[in-house]
Amino acid sequence: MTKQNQSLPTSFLIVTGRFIWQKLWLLMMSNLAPTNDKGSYNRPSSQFCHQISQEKDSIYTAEAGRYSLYVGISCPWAHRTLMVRTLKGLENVIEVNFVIPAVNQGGWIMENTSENCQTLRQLYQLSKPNYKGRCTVPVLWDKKTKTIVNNESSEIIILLNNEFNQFAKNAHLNLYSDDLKIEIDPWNEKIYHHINNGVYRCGFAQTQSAYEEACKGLFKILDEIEANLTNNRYLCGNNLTLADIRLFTTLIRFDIVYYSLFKCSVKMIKDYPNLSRYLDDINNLSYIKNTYDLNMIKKDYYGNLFPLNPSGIIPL
Ligand SMILES: N[C@@H](CCC(=O)N[C@@H](CS)C(=O)NCC(=O)O)C(=O)O
Repeated sequence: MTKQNQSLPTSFLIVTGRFIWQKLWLLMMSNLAPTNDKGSYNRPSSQFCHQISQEKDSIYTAEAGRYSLYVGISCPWAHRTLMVRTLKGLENVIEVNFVIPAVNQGGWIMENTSENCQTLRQLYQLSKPNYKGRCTVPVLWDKKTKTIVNNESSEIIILLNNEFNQFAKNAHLNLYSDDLKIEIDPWNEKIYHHINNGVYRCGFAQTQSAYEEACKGLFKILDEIEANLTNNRYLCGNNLTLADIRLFTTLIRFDIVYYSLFKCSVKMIKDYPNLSRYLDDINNLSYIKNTYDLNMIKKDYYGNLFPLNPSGIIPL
C-alpha cells in the first residue's frame, strides 16, 4: 500500500509548501549566489592578488617548498591549478592541502589540520585577521610569512607557469607564451563568461530569463568551439595553452553534473564529436587523470548544493 496523507487537502499542501519553499529558496540562493536585479548570478571578485617573482628582494620570491595550494577536489577553479602544477612537474615544489565541504556550515574545512587551522576561514583570518569575505579555493599560501599570496585561479596558473621554471621538471612547457597571448586572452574571456562561469549562471539563475540568457550563450560558444576544433587539435592550434586548461575543468564536469544539476541540458559534451575528441586528448596527457575524481565531483555537487538538490540524492 502507498503512504498517503489523509488529513490535509492537496491544494493546501501545494500552495503552502510552494510559498514557504520559494521564500526559503530565494533566501538560501542569495546567500549562496548573489545576483543582480535581473536574477543573474554575479560571482564575487577575488581579494588576494599578490604576485610571486624570481627577484630575490621581492616579498614573495619563487622558492621550492615555500608555497602550498589549498584545493577542494570538486572545484573546477582549483582544478586548474592542480593541472598546471602537474603539467609543469611542480609536484615536489608546491605542496597541496585538501579541503572538504562542511555540509551544514556551508564552507570548507581542512582534511588535515594545517597551520593550526581546522577551517579555510581560519586560514584566511590568519592571513588577514578581520577578513569577512568569502573563503574560496584555490588559495596559494606562503608558509614563510603565513599569508595568502593569491586566491584567484586565473592568476595562480600564470604564476605557476611563469615563475617556478628553475625548479620545474617540465620547464620547457610554456602554457602562456608571448606569441600566443593574442589568441589565448580572447578565448579566456569568452570561455570564462559563457562557459566556466556560464554553467554557474545557468545553475544559480533565479529567474527564467536569466537562466535562458546564460544557457543560450553557453551553447552558442560550445558550438563555436566545436567548429574551431574541426581543424585544430587545441584552441590555439597544436599548442596546449592555459585557455585549454580553463576549458577542460568545466568540460570534464559537464555531462555528469552541469547537464542535469545546473540545467545545461541542450546537449551533452558527448554529443559534440570534436569536443569529445579534445576532452579525451587532454585527459590522456600524463597524470591528468590524477588531478580530479569524478565520483567525488558528483558527490560534492549533488550532496552539498542543497537549494539545487534538496533531497541530496546522488544520481547513478
Ligand atoms: N574566482 C575564483 C572563484 C573560486 C570559487 O568560486 N571557488 C568555490 C569552489 S568551486 C568556493 O570556494 N566557494 C566557496 C564560497 O564561495 O564560499 C577563482 O577562480 O579562483
